[in-house]
Amino acid sequence: MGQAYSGMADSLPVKVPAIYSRNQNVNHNGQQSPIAQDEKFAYGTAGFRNNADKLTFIVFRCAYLAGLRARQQNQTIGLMITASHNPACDNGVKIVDPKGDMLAADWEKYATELVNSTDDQFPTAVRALEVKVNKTFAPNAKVVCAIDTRESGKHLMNAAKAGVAIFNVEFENHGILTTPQLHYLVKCNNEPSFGRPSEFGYYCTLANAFKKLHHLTNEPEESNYSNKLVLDCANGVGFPRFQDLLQLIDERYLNIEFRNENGELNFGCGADFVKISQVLPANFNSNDEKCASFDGDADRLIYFKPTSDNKINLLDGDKIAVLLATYIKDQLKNIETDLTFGIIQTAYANGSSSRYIEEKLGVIPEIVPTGVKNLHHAAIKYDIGVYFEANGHGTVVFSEKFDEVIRRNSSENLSIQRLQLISRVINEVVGDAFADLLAVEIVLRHYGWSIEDWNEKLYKDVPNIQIKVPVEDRSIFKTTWEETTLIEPSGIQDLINAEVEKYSNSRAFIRPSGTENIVRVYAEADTVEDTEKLGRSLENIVKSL
Ligand code: 16G
Ligand code: ZN
Repeated sequence: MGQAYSGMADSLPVKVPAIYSRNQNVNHNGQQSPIAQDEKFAYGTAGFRNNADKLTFIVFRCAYLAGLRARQQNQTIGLMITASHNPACDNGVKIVDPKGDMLAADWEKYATELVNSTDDQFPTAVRALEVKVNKTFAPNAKVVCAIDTRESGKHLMNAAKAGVAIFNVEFENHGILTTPQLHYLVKCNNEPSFGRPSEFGYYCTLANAFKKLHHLTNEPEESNYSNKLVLDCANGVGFPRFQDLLQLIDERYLNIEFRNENGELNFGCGADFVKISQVLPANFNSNDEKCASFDGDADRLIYFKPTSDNKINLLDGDKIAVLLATYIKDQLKNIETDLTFGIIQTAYANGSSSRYIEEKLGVIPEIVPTGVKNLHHAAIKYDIGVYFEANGHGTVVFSEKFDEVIRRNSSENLSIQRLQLISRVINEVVGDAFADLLAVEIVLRHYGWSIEDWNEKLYKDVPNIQIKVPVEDRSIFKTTWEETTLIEPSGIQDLINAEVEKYSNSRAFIRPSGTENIVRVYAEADTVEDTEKLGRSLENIVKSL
């Protein structure tokens, strides 16, 4: 155990090594990359994200804050260094709270304030926070940190270590992990009953539940299911870590062919690329059967089936949500319970999926703003809460009542046993591409479905398009809560409405990105041509501003 800080806050000098100051901000190539004292940053939906050169001082300061949060909670806090699906030259940092969830909102504010202080203000800002937290004895305080495969990762890990050291909080370097693995480690450190707090413990939990459920799954006699999957790893952490997991799940269960293993991260491949461009990723061709993509830090998963014209049929987060929800609902039919069941989506959910959920599954989907945190919060109100963003980030969460009624039930009822196991295969802490992949494969096998069956038997996506429009200042765009109507700049929503009215069964909206300096256009219509036209007309509206 490292030594937890136990002195008086204001008796310690706050010393910042020069390389981690705004003034020097030395990057991973050892070059100074000074940051203007007044340049502002914001803790957004995914923490701080930027060109890696700007991140040294940000990670240092965030790490200090993570240490302080760990002391305040007297628990383990996580620090994940990744820029997910963004280009290799970027990086990012976000703080993971004790239950493995996203940082509390008031602490996001502290993070923004601390990062935005000048070098001169920083020690005082630190002291002010120390006094606010006023915790001098925290023997369980610890920060666990991991990086993705980016070149800048190791350097930023050192910055993190130095930041946590300001007040001598214990620090653990977990090297290269997926984002969901780090969330899992945080949760297990604080709740040992949840699982062993190690990378190996994570693999065992997933693999054991998957293999047990595999044995309790009766594949129909006439089955189109195949356990072969071609996997696009986005040239990221998904490749080495999923290989580790497969050490425990042999080819009788899953037969994975890896692609995009260690080239340029997220370049022409990965879940975000495939979802947005709706074309084959690099190194795939029309002969490939069932395919899937991770994103750069493996918290998103999408499936796709190449078509003969080198395009794809996409099975995104909505299709995964409906597949898992269908399975869980089918199991619940065989059990007498009053467990509540909810499905959470965002405005990006394909209109067909929301209609299907309402009409066929008998559940009215709840629509919340973009960002995992919003979906997660809405989902935990239910005993079983399925949440997925269309981009492939999602999971299922289970309540204490579910624990009591299902997980701690020793019945021989097959449906109860399956629910027990599927709830262990799924990583309920956070959306996890590995866990979601295992869950999807089990369910496809259960129904005896090929990827085409899955694509066709539930619902058919309406054509849709997403366009990124670069803007000078995205903060001028303000939307309503559920993000489908633009409030500012005023008058623009009327122009959008006029365009939408031109096409039948159409829907479109624009919203500022929370992670990049762009505005996102989303459009749906009856035909591909109309969708494209509608999307481009909204793009032009934004460009003309
Ligand atoms: C981040 C969010 C994701 C969201 C995306 C939106 C987390 C872990 N990830 O990747 O949920 O869909 O940002 O990006 O919160 P945007 O605001 O640029 O559209
Ligand atoms: Zn990601």
